[in-house]
Amino acid sequence: MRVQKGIDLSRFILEEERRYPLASGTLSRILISIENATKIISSHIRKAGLVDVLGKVGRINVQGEEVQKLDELANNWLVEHLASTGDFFAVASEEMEKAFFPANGSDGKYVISLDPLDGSSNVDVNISVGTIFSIHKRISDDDASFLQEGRKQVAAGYVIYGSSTMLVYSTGNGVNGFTLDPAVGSFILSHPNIKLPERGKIYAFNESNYKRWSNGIRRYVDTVKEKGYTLRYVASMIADVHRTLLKGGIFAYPADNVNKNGKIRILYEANPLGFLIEQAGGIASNGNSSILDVKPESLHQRTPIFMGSKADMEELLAILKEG
Ligand code: FBP
Repeated sequence: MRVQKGIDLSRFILEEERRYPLASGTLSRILISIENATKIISSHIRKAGLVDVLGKVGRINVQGEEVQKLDELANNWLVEHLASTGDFFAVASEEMEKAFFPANGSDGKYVISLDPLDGSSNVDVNISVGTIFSIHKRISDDDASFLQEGRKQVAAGYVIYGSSTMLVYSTGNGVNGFTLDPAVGSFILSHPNIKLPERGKIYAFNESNYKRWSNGIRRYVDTVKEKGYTLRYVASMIADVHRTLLKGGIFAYPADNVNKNGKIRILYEANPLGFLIEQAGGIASNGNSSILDVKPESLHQRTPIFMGSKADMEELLAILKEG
């Protein structure tokens, strides 16, 4: 499909749909409902210091984390918008212990996994945060439809609320980025066909965990420091992965002797971002295999994660293999 910069997201989605004569339009409707819900989230984040959306709600979520007001608001806006389409059999979210089955979704063909506001601990200090989504086909009458490999995603993406608001997604035909033009209220194609650089010069690891890492991880970080790589770590996975997609290098959250399975969740963080990285020519791995070939066992399962430029990842995986 010839992609011309400046096209708006809704039109891009409909043109992509035309490539599939048998398409029912459901996936397009879903992507447009995500577009609409994230515009609301974006407008509230942009004026966060002026309206009562900062701070905590005084509740701990299923992750054991303090829930931010914006976590809850973002979750509610997304679930409301998505449920209203009638296209979803079920919705899973970082903010909800169990999956939610919308009353009007019994014939829904898809399930969606969400991280409504990734990096939310950064929202009070005005650092980039974002919404992550992962869509799978429904394969059951229960939440087993969520426990499918990442490679079976029909679409995945994120919206980053940073210096501008951008929506980046893929339906398996490459990765495209759209920037929200607040003047017209539309996402406009600004980054067509994103390709990761073969190699980068940046590593994004929380190095304060260095002493807790395995020898292999330490050796890799020592190696890239020797080679003059720069450390950039925002502690908002979405911001670190967005930069990696555009500039190359590696983002990682390894397992360590405290977080034995790592910190990042498979369903609504590792799988959707890993899907984009692989679609853009990079590699996403749990250290042993492609993250997209891992079959999740539970909704909030955590995993070690390494993703980025092909040459950098091959180097890291070779060092990890040596142990
Ligand atoms: P949530 O904010 O969605 O819970 O995500 C977890 C997260 O904030 C990631 O975005 C980020 O990469 C990581 O945790 C940072 O963890 P740490 O502060 O331990 O480095």
